[in-house]
Amino acid sequence: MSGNSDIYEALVNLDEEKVKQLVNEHLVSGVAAETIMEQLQKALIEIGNRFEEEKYYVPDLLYSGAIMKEALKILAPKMKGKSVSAKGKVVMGTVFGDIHDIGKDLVVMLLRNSGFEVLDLGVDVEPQRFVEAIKDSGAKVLGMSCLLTISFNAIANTVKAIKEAGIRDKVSIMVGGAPVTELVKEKTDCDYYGRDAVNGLRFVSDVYS
Ligand code: B12
Repeated sequence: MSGNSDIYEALVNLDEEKVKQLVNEHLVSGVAAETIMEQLQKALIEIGNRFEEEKYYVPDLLYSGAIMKEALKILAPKMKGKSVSAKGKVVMGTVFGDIHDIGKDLVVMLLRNSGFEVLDLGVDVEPQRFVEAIKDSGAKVLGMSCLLTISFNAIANTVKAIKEAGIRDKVSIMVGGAPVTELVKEKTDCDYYGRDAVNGLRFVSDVYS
């Protein structure tokens, strides 16, 4: 096993101690936090595939999420955002019906590390809560995370609630998450689809530049 694909193997095998040990070792030997993240994300995709194939079950998914969060705690301080020209407020949350938060946390972490103030509403966020947070905070950007195809309508419902509240022109809306695509962005009338956290940071930086 070469490079840092051993981290991939360790996470796919749900070996928590090994993942933490390898993350620390790779950081010490100079591997970029972002490179380590890539391996961890690939491992989670493989875990998702095994879940679909019924080789892994919900407790395995849960445990993989917990291991990922431990790894993120180690990686977070090392992931500094680059080329940020201005600071501002962002409201973030995972859409209604969806409790996945690892990707959202990653976006939040990168934005905060880059100097943005992030109001993190957590998971399973109802449309009206997004609306109130945007109004109260005056944030110019809303970021929604969505990992379940059945929650796509929650993205659309949130944008609808924002329109009904009369604040659609005051907020730029970005959306992301593994099953989200440009098409989903268009159908739900969001402004931006962010493939990853770095893309999210780029969009927020542009809005506030
Ligand atoms: C870990 C996991 C869980 C954990 C979540 C733990 C946690 N605290 O988040 C638990 C066990 C709770 C879970 C539960 C379920 N899960 Co799940 N889970 C996963 C898994 C394996 C990894 C997700 C993950 O964290 N990836 C790593 C992060 C970093 O990636 P990410 O979220 O995509 O984020 C990146 C980008 O997308 C982007 N991004 C994300 N959000 C945003 C937002 C913005 C604004 C921007 C710019 C960018 C951005 O940035 C990140 C990278 O930089 C995926 C597999 C997969 N292929 O995604 C399945 C997966 C998402 N789960 C799935 C399912 C079905 C479920 C359950 C319904 C299972 C069940 N029967 O109970 C429940 C749903 C519960 C609910 N109501 O939400 C399916 C969804 C299928 C679908 N088409 O909808 C998947 C795809 C697995 C599969 N292949 O079947 N799950």
